[in-house]
Parts: sequence; structure tokens; C-alpha cells
Amino acid sequence: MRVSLIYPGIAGYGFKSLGKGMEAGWVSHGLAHLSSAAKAQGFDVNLIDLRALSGWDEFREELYRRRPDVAALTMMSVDYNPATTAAQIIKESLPETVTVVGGPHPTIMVDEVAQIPHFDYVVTREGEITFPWLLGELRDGRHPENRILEGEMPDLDALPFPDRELFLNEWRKYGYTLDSPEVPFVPDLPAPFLTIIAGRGCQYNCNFCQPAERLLFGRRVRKRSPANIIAELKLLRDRYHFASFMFHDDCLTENREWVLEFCDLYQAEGFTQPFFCQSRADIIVRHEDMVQRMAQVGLKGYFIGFESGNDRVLRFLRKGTTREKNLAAARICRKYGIKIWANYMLGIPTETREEVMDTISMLKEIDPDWYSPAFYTPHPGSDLYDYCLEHDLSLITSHDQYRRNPWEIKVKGQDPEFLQWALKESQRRKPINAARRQIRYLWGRYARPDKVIRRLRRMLGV
Ligand code: B12
Ligand code: SF4
Repeated sequence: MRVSLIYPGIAGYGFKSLGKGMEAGWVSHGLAHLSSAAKAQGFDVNLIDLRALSGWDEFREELYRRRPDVAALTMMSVDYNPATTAAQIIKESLPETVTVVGGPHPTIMVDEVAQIPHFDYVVTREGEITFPWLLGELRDGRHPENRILEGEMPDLDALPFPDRELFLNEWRKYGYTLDSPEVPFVPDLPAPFLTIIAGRGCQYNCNFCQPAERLLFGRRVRKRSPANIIAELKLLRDRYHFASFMFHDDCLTENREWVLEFCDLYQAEGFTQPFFCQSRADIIVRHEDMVQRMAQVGLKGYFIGFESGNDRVLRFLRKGTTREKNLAAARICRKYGIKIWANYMLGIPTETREEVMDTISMLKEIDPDWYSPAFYTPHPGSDLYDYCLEHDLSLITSHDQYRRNPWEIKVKGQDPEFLQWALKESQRRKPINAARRQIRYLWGRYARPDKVIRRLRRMLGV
């Protein structure tokens, strides 16, 4: 039985976008896990990655070439249109092929997705147990009557490691002979670079995100054991000689003991590769010792959702932090040389101009290494999305608009000109900070003794 997994992630950069930044340079761990789970049960699995193709004609050609018995698609809300178009083309080209869809959007908006006739089966929640089961049923000629199947939670340590080669082999066919399994996104994470996931779920309750995470992964955070992560990292070290990596977990650091155990094992096994992960300001403030330990073993940067510099807005967002904690967390990061990727939002429902100005002033204090602003976007599955619908605030008319972009404001009642100004101003450093950074950059580039020695050696040929 031939199974084609289909990655529809072209909402951002479109077709022929492989290698362009995070969106088109990273594997989908969801599909990579489904692949290894299905292969473990003997199924023949391949991948069609829309990001590698030139357009829908080439997609049709790939379908005819592979003639899958089952085509399975993953879908975030933003992927709705390309995933639906792909399913329609599959049904037109190969009517016998059974189509299955799963992922965040089908889990959160199951009724909407179930209405699409091009999908034969909709799998909600996690797929590693249910998907191979469904394949087995289909192989044996049984077609489960229920089109909507609820996935089960697997024991994460018992799962085979995600099948990265599914993606990398496919990318190589299209000439992407990367010197890195995945695309690094900051100079602090050198190639070969890759991403990894240590667990699923999030115990926090931000209203612009939850309950989507709980719907997908359940109420409790489940983590792979540190030993299981280390075993995968060892395999990845042997196979790809990775020089850096990043954890994708929503919040790697919610469990201090887990983190400390991971750090001990990471060091004991001789790993020194730098890594990034997501954390939260309140956790950083609460567990400075953990931050220090992470920095000792290789942590180079945290993604932090500061979101706002105003306490009322932070309460409205149920963020569980305060402006003061945000600032304190940034100071702690600086103390241990950890770089800051600052996620924040502008144009949040109910937010006033003064409150936006608080976010701007907070960012000037934090002076992050990278600014990651977003105009607030109501994402299905979140309480704030429901609030926007109830108050008729959403300006979203197509699923494509769930994508973050710097030109489109997604909720009503905002002053676009002011928000565009705020977007720029929030990223303008204080002159003193800008000068300090410039000096540090020039020193690093031209005046570091090791670099000077290397340059001299190169010049002299010794
Ligand atoms: C890594 C990540 C990214 C990466 C994606 C890299 C990649 N190539 O996959 C990047 C940074 C590019 C990204 C971008 C965005 N992301 Co994102 N991302 C994540 C994150 C943190 C991890 C994804 C992951 O790998 N999870 C682990 C795997 C194992 O889980 P999974 O993919 O869900 O798959 C499991 C199940 O869903 C299911 N399943 C999935 N597919 C299928 C298919 C079938 C057939 C079956 C049976 C089952 C099944 O089985 C899988 C195994 O159990 C999640 C949050 C999270 N913790 O999952 C958010 C998340 C998926 N992202 C989200 C969002 C909103 C975005 C953005 C829209 C943000 C923005 N404003 O720009 C963009 C969209 C990018 C685009 N395509 O245009 C939301 C999606 C919400 C929604 N309603 O769709 C999430 C859930 C975060 C959140 N809580 O809000 N993201
Ligand atoms: S925004 Fe981040 S911390 Fe908040 S609930 Fe979602 S995943 Fe958790």
C-alpha cells in the first residue's frame, strides 16, 4: 500500500520556496512522526512537499507518478486553502485514492473541515496511533464508516524518532543539497542546524492561543524523557554532525527539574552545540539558576513572548506576566549572555494608543537581539478569536490571512497609520543601545584576537 504524505505549507512564500527561512526551511515534525509511525508498521510512505514544486501542474504530475492508495495532508489554519485545493486535485486526478487530513485546524475546526467533500477522513488530535490503524483498515479492505476519527495520545518515549529523511530525501531530489538538514535562521546557530521537539502541550492559558493547544495535545504537558532526547541527539550527531539546533516546544522550560536533568545529560554526553528554545518571562524570573545552567551547557537564545508592555493588556491576554517581569527577564538573559528573540503584538483588541506606547517603551528597555512583531491575528481555537467574533472585530475573510505579515491589520477599530508607525518605532533602538551594538559588532568582526590570528594565518599560509 502506497501512502503519500502531503505538506501544504505554501501560504507564506508559495511554490518553489524551499529554503526560504523558517517557513520553508524546516521539516514538519507532525508529518515526520506520522511517517515513522506508519513505516514502523510496514507501510510504504513518501512525501510531496508543495514548497518544492513549481505549481499545481507539477503536483498533478507527482500524483500520477506515485499513484498513492492513501494521500494524507496536514493542516494549520493558514494551510486551509492549499490543503483543500490539493485534496480536490487528488480526487479529480485519482478518484480511488483515499484522502485523510489532520493537524491543528481539523482538530479545532472539525465541523468546517468535515464539510469539505474532498477529504474522506478527518483525524483530530495526535495521529501516531490512529493513522497507522486507519491505513491497516484500508489495506485490509475495510473502510471505517465514521469519517471523523479522534486521535489518541501516544507515549512519546515509545515513539520511533521523527522521520527527517522523509523531508531531506525529497528536498535533495529538487536540488536542495543543503549543507544543513534545516535552514539556520540566526548567525548564533551555525549550520548544520536542525529542529527537535521535546514534548507536547502547554500548561499556560494565554487567551490568544488557548484552548487550541489543549484541544490538540490535552491538558497536561507531556515531555519525552531527557534520556530519550539525548538518544535522538546522539543519532543526529552521528548522522548530520549538527553544529546547532533549536527546540520547537511551546515552552521548553516549564519544568525546571526536567531542564536541569537535560542539561546534565547534554553536558555528560559531550554535547557543546549551541541551541535556542522558547521560554516565558515569569519562568526566567522565577528560575534564574535554571537559566544560568542552560547558558553553561549551550543555550544561546530564548524566544520570549513579551506580547505587551502594559499590565492591563497582559492581564487581558491572560499572559501570566507583568511589564516588570518582562524587563527583569531581559536583564537576567543579558547577565548570562543569552540572546533575546522578542515576540510581541500590536493592535490587540481593546488596546489603546497609550498601551501600545507602553509596549514600545518596554522594547526600548529590553533592547532585544531580534524583534518579532505581529499585528494581532485572531487564530481559530483561541478564546480571543471567539471574543473577536462575538464583538464583530475580525477583518479576516480568507484563511490565507492567518499568516503574519507586516502590512495587514486583522481586527477592526485600529488606526492603521498609527500601528504602522508603532511597528517601525518599536524596532528603533535607543541611540546608546544602537551605538553599543555597532561597537560590539565591529569588535567581533575585526578586533577579536582569534579572528585576527586566523586572518593572519590565512594571509601567511600557515
Ligand atoms: C514549529 C511550528 C511552526 C513552524 C513550522 C515549521 C514546520 N515546517 O512545520 C513555523 C515557525 C514556520 C510556524 C509558523 C506558523 N505557525 Co506554527 N507552530 C509550530 C509549533 C510550535 C510546533 C509544530 C509541531 O511540530 N508540533 C509537533 C507535532 C508532532 O505536532 P503536529 O504538527 O500538530 O502534528 C500532530 C497532530 O496535529 C497530528 N497531525 C498533524 N498532521 C496530520 C495529518 C494527518 C493525516 C493526521 C492523521 C494527523 C496529523 O498528528 C501529529 C502527530 O501527533 C506549533 C505548536 C505545537 N506545539 O504544535 C505551532 C502552531 C502549529 N503554529 C501556529 C501558527 C498560528 C503559526 C503561524 C500562522 C504563526 C503566524 N502568525 O505567522 C505560522 C504559519 C506559517 C505558514 N505556514 O504560513 C498555531 C496553529 C493554530 C492553528 N489554528 O492552525 C500553533 C498550533 C501554535 C499555537 N498554539 O497557536 N509554526
Ligand atoms: S502562547 Fe505560548 S505560553 Fe501561552 S498558552 Fe500558547 S503556547 Fe502556552
